[in-house]
Amino acid sequence: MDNQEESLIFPPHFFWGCATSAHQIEGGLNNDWSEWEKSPRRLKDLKNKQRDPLDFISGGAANSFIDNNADIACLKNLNANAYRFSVDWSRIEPEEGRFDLKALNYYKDLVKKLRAQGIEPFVTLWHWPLPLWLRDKGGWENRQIVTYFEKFTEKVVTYLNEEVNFWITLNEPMVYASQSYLTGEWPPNKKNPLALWRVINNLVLAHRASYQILKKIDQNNRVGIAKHNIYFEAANNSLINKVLKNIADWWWNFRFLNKIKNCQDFIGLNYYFHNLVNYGFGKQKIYEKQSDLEWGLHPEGIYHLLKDLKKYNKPVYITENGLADKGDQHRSWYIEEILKNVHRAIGEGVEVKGYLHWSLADNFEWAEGFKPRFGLYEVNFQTYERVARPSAQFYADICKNNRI
Ligand code: IFM
Repeated sequence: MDNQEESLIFPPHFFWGCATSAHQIEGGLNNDWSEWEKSPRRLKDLKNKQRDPLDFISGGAANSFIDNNADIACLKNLNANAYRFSVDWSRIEPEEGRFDLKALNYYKDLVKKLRAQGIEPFVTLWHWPLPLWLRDKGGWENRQIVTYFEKFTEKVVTYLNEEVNFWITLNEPMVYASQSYLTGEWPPNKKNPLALWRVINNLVLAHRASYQILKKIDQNNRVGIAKHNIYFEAANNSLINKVLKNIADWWWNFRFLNKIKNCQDFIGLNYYFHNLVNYGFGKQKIYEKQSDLEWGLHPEGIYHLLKDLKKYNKPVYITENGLADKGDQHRSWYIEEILKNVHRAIGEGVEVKGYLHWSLADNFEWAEGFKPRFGLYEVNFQTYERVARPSAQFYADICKNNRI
């Protein structure tokens, strides 16, 4: 880092920043997730696992709805010039067709505050939770959700359009669909391949409808999704492993992107996982380092994924990448190694235009609750004070200098 000769410079106007989502940081939400967190079924499950339910109820989350200035101050300290956050559908449309102006104004105000600090907002329209009324209509299984999402998009975009250029319609649709409709781990806890299929189709249709509205309102809007891709690597040259890898790539990494190919201006890449394919998936533990969630850290994977995205011929923003690391043992190393690999992909012609670290500050990690600490900033969940971890300074230097 000190040696200027060896440092790697990123392209001009590169976006550096962080990503968050409403349910994980705002607090005070009333949606299908917050209900599920307190449901008898969930509480019983936690009790069986001898876990404290309070660690798994989002409640006040990181208090960002009450005080988003704390987050903006952190972004400033990081020298960030971009911030990805999501709006919460249940806050904006608590009842079917009734849009809450206070909620819309909250997001408008947030966007204005970011702009005033020279921070480009990347707004995610849907990052998983649903309003209760929509859940009661069958959520993503019901084809009507496409129209509801279209109307929701129209409202939000009309409200925020003046100050927002970058829109992410959906966060990690394949992750959501699989966890909620195949493994049954997330609400609505279904294990039904047919429902999974229907949900994925509806997500595709919802994205396309939302894209059209965004473009109709303003042709200059830049629209994409945040796509969770996994680096599947065949352990050897065996035909079976190669075939399995190709199937996994097709199903998990490309199918959704192919379906929305003509309705996206950029690709948002979320990268967390490597998966070694060896007559099955994810069997071998080969990682030097792992996160607190025991996710193997494999920075090189992002290079391969970026190269794979080249075929779409669109700019790529890394809309998420990070790790749970309470003690901050690996975060700086991981960021640096990831960025070396991003730089390598850029050098080989992939048009990467930004990197948004997950996450700005500790937050509510869905079914894993508050224990995993993804933040560059540590959050005290009693006082909501934010304290920079050492990696925050490391990242701030990168953001400032546009180089590693
Ligand atoms: O916290 C999540 C985020 O909501 C979606 N992408 C992965 C992150 C870490 O698990």
